[in-house]
Amino acid sequence: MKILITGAAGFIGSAVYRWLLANSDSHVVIVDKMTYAATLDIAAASANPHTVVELVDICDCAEVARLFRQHRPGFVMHLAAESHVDRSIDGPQPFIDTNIVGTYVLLEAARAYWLDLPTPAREAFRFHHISTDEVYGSLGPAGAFTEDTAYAPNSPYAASKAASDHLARAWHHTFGLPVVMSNCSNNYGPYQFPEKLIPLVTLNAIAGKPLPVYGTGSNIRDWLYVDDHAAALALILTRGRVGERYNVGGNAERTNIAVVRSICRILDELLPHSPHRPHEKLITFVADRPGHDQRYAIDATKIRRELGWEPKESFETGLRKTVAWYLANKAWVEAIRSRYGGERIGLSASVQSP
Ligand code: NAD
Ligand code: TDX
Repeated sequence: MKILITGAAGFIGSAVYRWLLANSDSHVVIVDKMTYAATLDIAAASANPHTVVELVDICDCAEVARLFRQHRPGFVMHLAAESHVDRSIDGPQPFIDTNIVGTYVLLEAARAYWLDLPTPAREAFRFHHISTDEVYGSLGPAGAFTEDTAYAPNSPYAASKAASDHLARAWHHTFGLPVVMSNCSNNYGPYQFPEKLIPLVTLNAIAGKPLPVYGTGSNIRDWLYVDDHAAALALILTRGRVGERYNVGGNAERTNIAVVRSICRILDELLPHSPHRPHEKLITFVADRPGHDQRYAIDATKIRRELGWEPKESFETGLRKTVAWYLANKAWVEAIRSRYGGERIGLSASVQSP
């Protein structure tokens, strides 16, 4: 099958790409504009006979239409996005552009292409819109997000993803485009850009730098190893019911401070001669994120029941693998850290004109 994947040079998209190459005979069209967050080795991907790389901005209507005409995909997996909450606080504009306008452009191009397909191909076509649990807002101490939870996005990032979800839903409801959707909890694993909590803390701890914990560290996230997400996405794409959404989560709720302490303990063990041991002494409580959501938790009953999906990694095994990966991949880390050194983002009070 031929799958057009937007955002395939990013953290989750590249994991999906690797998963498809390893577990299927798919041909993949990588569509990515290579923002700061893109970390896939494009030269290596271009050399793969199962892969075509298109360095295209999904907001570019003419180029996106050309992609469909030229490559004639059977499936679309839409992961391209601006994905960092803190950056959306400092500068919401690219979130509005890519997450909302870009999704609209892609949906319209997909619709035009799909309408012209011959019947069997039109019936088999799927547009998979990939989203986040942050669209549901923040939970109190009990309960979990289900597919019926009302939307209540709190950050500019979450609001832009909520808007894109509504567009994907409407393009199915109004135009009949065969859309499937998924909303996932926090991912972690290899190749994650070190603006997100787990890689940021891991790399700072290795370098003996402070480990910034926002507020009291009591906020809770529900963590999922990225390869488990990739496997879930492949299932939803091929076996999910059209017009349905699936929540994906690892049933691994942890407070941020517990996550940071776990990383410190793993590093104490893997780096017995580090001058920074015990790494916990690097923990530094810093000003809280504005509008910081207290707790996310996913009820993944639907995808387990309908599609038989189960995560393979526990948080403990996945975190150990992840920390070991960052230790073993120094060249990748150095290249990425030269682009972003880990300074605090998301406290900017300045207003940017649209
Ligand atoms: P990422 O920031 O690592 O990667 C995003 C990719 O999209 C990058 O390669 C970037 O170059 C590309 N991109 C951005 N703007 C583009 C544009 N205008 N045109 C073409 N390409 C563009 O993000 P991620 O963490 O891999 O997240 C992927 C998707 O999954 C996003 O839609 C995100 O909202 C969603 N998601 C992420 C998480 C998580 O924990 N990271 C959890 C749930 C859902
Ligand atoms: O330095 C930090 N210190 C800290 O305490 C950073 C970067 C984060 N945090 C906290 C904020 C959150 O409570 O850790 C938690 C996780 O933060 P992020 O890694 O920035 O992720 P989050 O804001 O939860 O959003 C993520 O999960 C849902 C992804 O970035 C989104 O793309 C996804 O949709």
